[in-house]
Amino acid sequence: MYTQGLDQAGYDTGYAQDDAALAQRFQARVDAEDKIEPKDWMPDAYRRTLVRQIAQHAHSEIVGMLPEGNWITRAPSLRRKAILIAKVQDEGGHGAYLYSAAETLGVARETLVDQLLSGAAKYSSIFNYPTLTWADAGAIGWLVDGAAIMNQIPLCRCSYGPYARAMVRICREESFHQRQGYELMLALCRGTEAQKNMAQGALNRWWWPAVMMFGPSDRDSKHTTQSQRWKIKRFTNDELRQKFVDFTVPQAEFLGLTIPDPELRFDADTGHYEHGPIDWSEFDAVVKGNGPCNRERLAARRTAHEEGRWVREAAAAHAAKQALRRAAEAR
Ligand code: FAQ
Repeated sequence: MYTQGLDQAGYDTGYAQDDAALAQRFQARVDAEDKIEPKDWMPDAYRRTLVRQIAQHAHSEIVGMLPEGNWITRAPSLRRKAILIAKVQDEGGHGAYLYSAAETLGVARETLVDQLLSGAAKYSSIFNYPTLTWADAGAIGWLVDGAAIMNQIPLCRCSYGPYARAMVRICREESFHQRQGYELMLALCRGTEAQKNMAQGALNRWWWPAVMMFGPSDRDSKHTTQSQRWKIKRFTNDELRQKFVDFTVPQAEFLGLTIPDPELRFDADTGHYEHGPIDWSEFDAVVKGNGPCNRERLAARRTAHEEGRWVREAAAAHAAKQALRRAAEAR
């Protein structure tokens, strides 16, 4: 729907068509915290960066439905099942908003979906890990949504208007997701010895992948400097990772669980928790498609896409019929 507005040249014609002057004016608007809107002039690289990031984010939400979706049929009570269904549905909705936000930049949703299904597009490394026990549903809410919120709250102030506005609602829902995950972990930790062990097992499996979710270290991040200049990113990957660790360690202590990092320690001078080394070779392998579930995740998305083909065709046929009818009535 948003692309309907992009049939013009795609930029504001109120000033001289000189690239340097346009770029300068664009940066001044960004620096002044103005929101950039779809029809405003923007540098090509800014547009490309946003399409890349928003599309990867959308794909992550869609693929992110799979690990927890695996537990909907096996949730231990009706209440837990209702919560989990709502959460997974929310994630589908987030994907839909984000594809719409990407479309405002002039790229078709079908193109983005094709890139995901062909394996050409990236999505978050975290969703390539398996959900082996019910506690993994809790760990995902607590840690993965917890990390997602840490990264996404600053995106509500992103310089690109449609992305920033989509993030406001998404963050509200992510906050509910995080709380239900923590509450699930709390119930397990206050339960039997076996339930508490299950919670500890899930924390052991999900801790490091959640820490890696923030992306490569600042030293290796290729996009951060430019994205910060454009106020797409407000914090670096390592800054957000540190906030997440500082926030989450006391929560683990409250649960009575142990973070699987023997080098983790609180530094009273800095007021931060210092964590041990991150295994970046594991991150690289997962991002390159060789994580524990990469192939399974893409296969599931391809099957879902094929099985939904008849719905897309029926909706398109219905829309065409309605358009013909409206045209006939207008004559
Ligand atoms: N996995 O230079 P940087 C969620 C790539 S949503 C895979 O630092 P940038 C909700 C990066 O794309 C989770 N690839 O890049 C939920 C780039 O590749 P490229 C997703 C990664 O963009 C919860 C290259 O490495 N959230 O969880 C990862 O400045 C529960 C170099 O990296 C978002 O997408 C990774 N973890 O910073 C759903 C938030 N990290 O394109 C279901 C929006 C980096 O050059 C259940 N995105 N890469 O080939 C962002 O904030 C940023 O894009 C970062 C990466 C911070 C992810």
